[in-house]
Amino acid sequence: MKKAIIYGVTGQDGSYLSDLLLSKEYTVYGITRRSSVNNTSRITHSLNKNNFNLVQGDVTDTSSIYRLLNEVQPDEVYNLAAQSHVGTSFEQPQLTWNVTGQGCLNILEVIRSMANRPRFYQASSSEMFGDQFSTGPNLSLNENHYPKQEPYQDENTPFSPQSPYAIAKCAAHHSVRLYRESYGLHACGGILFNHESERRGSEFVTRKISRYVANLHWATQRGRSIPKLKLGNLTSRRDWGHARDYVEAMWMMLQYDEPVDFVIATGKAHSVEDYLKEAFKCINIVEYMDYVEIDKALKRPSEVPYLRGIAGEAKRRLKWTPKIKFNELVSKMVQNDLQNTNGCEEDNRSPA
Ligand code: NDP
Ligand code: GDR
Repeated sequence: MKKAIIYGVTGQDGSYLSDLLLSKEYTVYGITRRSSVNNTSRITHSLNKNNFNLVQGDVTDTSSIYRLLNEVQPDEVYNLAAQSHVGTSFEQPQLTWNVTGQGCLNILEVIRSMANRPRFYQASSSEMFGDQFSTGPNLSLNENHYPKQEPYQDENTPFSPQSPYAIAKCAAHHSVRLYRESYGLHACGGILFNHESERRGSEFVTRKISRYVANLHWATQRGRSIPKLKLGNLTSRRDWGHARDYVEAMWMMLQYDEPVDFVIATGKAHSVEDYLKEAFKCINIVEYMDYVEIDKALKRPSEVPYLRGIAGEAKRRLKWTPKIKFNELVSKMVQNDLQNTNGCEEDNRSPA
C-alpha cells in the first residue's frame, strides 16, 4: 500500500486529490496548518477514514517538514500549499513569496537529504506565462481541433510572470527543475491552467459568480432584491477545467517513470463575461449585465489577459484527457450553490 503526503489538503485540489488517492487504497497524510477555527470543511467526509491521517504542519517550517517526511517515509509528496489568490499576492507579496515560493524549496531540500526519496509533485501554474503565448501550428495536435492562428501556451512558451504570485510560482518551478537535474530527484511541476469546482474558494471569480447567481435566484423567489455583483475585469480569458479531472493528472505525472513538467488544460479559452453569461443562463436570465457593477478596486495592477493551454504532451504521454466541459462546469457549480443556499441566501457549504 502506497503512502502519500499532501500539503494543502484542506484546499480545493487537496480535497479532490485525497479522495482520488484514498480510492486507490493509498494511506494519505493530509497536512493542515494550525488555525483558530476549523478549516477542514472540504475533507470532513475523509476525517474518519482508516487510511486518512490529518497532521499539523506548515510549508514555511522546514523542521516540521523534515520530521514528518522522515517519520512517514512516503512514496509520493504533493505540494499544493500556497497563498493561491493572485489579487491578494499584490497586497501580501512577502507572505506569498514565503509560502508559494520558498515553501516548495523547503520540501525539496528535505527530500534531497533523504535516503529513500519520495516522488515529488509541485503545483505550478499557467500564471507563470503571464502575457506570453505562442502562435502557429502546434505540430503534435490535430489542426482541426486547435486552429492554427489561435494563440496558446504549452511547455515551450516562455514565462513572463505578471504578479507576485506568479513570480513565486516561477521560483518554485525552476527549483523543481534544478533539483531534478542536479540531484536526480523524481520531481515535476504540473503547469495547470485554471480549474474550478463545487469546492472552489468563494473569492475566485467563478465561485463568486455561481454563488451570486444562486443567491439571486432564491431572493427573487421570495420577492426580494440583492445588491449588484461587483466584479473587476470581464475581458480576460481563461482556460477553465474541472478540478476532479486535474488532480488525476497530478497523480498520473507521479506514476510516469520519467519526471517531466506537463501542461494540463482543456485547450479552450472563455472570457469572464462568457462565464457570467453561462451562469445567469442557468437561472434563465439573459440580461445579466443588469445585475453586475464594475468595481475598479477589483481590477489588478497587472492583468494576465489570455490563457489557453495545449496539453498535447500530457495527452500523448500520460493518456490524460479532461472529461468535464466548460458548460458542464458552470452548470455543476451553479446547481451546487442553488442546493447549498437552498433559499437561505447564505452558503451552508458542504463538500460536493
Ligand atoms: P486553495 O487556495 O484552495 O488551497 C491552498 C491550500 O494551501 C489550502 O489547503 C491552504 O490551507 C494551504 N496553505 C496555505 N498556506 C499554507 C502554509 N503556509 N502551509 C501549509 N499549507 C498552506 O488552492 P487550490 O486548491 O485551488 O490550488 C492548489 C494549488 O495549485 C495551489 O498551489 C495553487 O496555487 C495551484 N494552482 C491552482 C490552480 C487552480 O486553478 N485552482 C491552477 C494552477 C495552480 P488553508 O485551508 O488553511 O487556507
Ligand atoms: P486567476 O483566478 O487569477 O486566474 O488565478 P481568479 O478567479 O481570481 O481570476 C480570474 C480572472 O477573473 C478576473 N476577475 C476577478 N477575479 C476575482 N478573483 N474576483 C473578481 O471580482 C474578479 N473580476 C474579474 C481576474 O482579474 C482574472 O482575470 C487562479 C488561481 O487558482 C491561481 O492559484 C492559479 O494559479 C491560476 O488560476 C491558474
